[in-house]
Amino acid sequence: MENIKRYTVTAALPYANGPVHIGHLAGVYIPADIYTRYLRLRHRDVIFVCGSDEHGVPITLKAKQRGVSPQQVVDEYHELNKKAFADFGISFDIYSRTSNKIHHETASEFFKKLHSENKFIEKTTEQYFDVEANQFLADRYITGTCPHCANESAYGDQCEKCGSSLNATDLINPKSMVSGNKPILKETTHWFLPLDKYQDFLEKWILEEHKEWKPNVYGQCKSWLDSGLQPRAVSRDLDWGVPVPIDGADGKVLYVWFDAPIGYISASKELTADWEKYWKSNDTKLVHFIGKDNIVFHCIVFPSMLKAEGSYILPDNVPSNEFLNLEGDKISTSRNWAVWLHEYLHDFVEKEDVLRYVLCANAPETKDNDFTWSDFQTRNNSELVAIFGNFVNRTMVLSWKYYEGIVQPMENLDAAEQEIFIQISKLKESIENNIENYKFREALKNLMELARLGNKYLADTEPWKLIKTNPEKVKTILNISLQLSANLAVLAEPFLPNTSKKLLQMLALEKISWDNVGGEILRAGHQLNKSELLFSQIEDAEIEKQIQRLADIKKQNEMTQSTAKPLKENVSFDDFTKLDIRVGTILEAEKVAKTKKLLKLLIDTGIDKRTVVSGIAEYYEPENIIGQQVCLIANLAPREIKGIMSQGMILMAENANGELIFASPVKNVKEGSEVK
Ligand code: B3M
Ligand code: ZN
Repeated sequence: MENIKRYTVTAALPYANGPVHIGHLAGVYIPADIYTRYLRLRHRDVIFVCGSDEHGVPITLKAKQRGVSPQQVVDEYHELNKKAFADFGISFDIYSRTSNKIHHETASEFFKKLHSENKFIEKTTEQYFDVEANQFLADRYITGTCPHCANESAYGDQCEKCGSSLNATDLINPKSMVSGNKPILKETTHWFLPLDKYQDFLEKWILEEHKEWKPNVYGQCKSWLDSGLQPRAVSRDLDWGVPVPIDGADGKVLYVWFDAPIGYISASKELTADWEKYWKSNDTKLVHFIGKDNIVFHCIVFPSMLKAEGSYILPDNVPSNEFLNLEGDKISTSRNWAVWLHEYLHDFVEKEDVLRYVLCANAPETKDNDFTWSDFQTRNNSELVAIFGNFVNRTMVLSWKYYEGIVQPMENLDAAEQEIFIQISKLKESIENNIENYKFREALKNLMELARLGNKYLADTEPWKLIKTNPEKVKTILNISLQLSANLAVLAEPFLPNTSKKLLQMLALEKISWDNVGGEILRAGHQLNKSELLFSQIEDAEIEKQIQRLADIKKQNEMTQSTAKPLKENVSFDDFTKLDIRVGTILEAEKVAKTKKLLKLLIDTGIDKRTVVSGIAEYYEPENIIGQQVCLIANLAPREIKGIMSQGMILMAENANGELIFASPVKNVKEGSEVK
């Protein structure tokens, strides 16, 4: 893309059904904010839009759990999250919400245009319906037993235990979460976007023209495209959302993933009357920052919608991060396993930049990563305090001590000193390249290299000693150190905005342009302000408190999980004898490609050798279970899982942490022996 005149930067709209946590910041909002702040410093024309995603089942489920209206839920979390982002300096130009009138209008217009141009197909399908509640059930409103792994609390769209994606009708013993009753199937008509018609366009646009996208993004797109796109419903039977804006569509709303990305456009409209140039002009670069679970919607579905509509530009890039874990465990709202932003600020007052720093330094840019409190402490104490803060502090203190805060002239630079200025320019260029290529960790490293350079310069020249023997030289040394500090202040702005501001204030500088970086920013004779510490040590006790908090949560979770589940209904002896359970031995085991949880096993049953797919890959390495004896339900009807015919199911015991353990005979038994 050449001749870019302006930028539209979007950050995924978080659901307003819960508070935001460090995973959100690390995955989406910090990178997006660094990128945007950088563009602004370079005087590029940019808008940065975000807002609350206030529709969809996540919201209505939360409202139901709490016994309040969906509107109450979104009102509460919209305010909370808006404030949390502002507190952390995420510099949105607008933080809108999808329950706004302007959004309802924009999304409706979008739908109507596609509808009137026959871009949708209408299909009638059978969906689960709760007779007592008199409503169709969204996939997330149905639970039942997973046909693949027998997990009894699988959802209508997905089994969280074995990771299979499901259709609600795949569930065994489906149950409505609204009434608890068994739902019936009932016909309903919906509008579908025929993604298959966009397959060729997407293949060319992504696979050929966007090879530069991050490998995780490109890879996911490729795998969706390789398996062939299908029409996707863009409406739902639900009473919360943007009503389908055509006659005869009572009780139907736009699917949340249809309306939410249009929210970027509505927010831009709300921000500026001039919004069209940010969305419809070929010299605008559109960039979506998202988390990896949103890739398909931003790279495949939304671009197909935009293409169908016809007047919009497509994203130039969709930088997406992987997930951040917390102390080795997946962040989970329902298990309260997270560091919530508003709670962090309560415990670590005025340490917003510390969290920004740690989350960027350790961002899950190419793989899932772990946040630990001890790493947080180390990065604060040994990097921010010991390198960045220490350098600036020594420079300021000495400048006051020797010269009452007045910048002295710089003269007769030696080679090493000239090299410092060359390095500033090089690091600046490297930060630019890294940010423009979405490599924020590297860019932050470059920034810290500059602070290291300053520290080393002071350590090498020792002005506190030299003041006695060569006071003239000390003037130059402190001048250079102050220039380094001023350059640091500007370059740090995208990453550490509060620190940058504080440092500029100490240096008595107005906001300086990025273009001034590299050279002499402070003139001789300039009066500095008093110095303060930029960062402060984090003590062990503060960290222990956080670790203890997490340990308490873990204990609580284990307690709630370890209560045994209630008994199921009785079954007759005859029913029991219908099951043919046999002892078998695992002969071969291998991972099922592109799944995390599934192993393909070859089992000697004494009768035959057969293939069984089992959701145990997270607990057992294939090579360690060869020879393991298992109990197998041998007459379970065969089922296809990920393209493999699975002939039976092995019995596993589940412990309190959800780990699966073989339920096997305690002594070796001949294959084919009956279990009764
Ligand atoms: N609210 C999903 C999420 O929070 C969704 C993003 C919408 S972006 C248009 O993961
Ligand atoms: Zn399952």
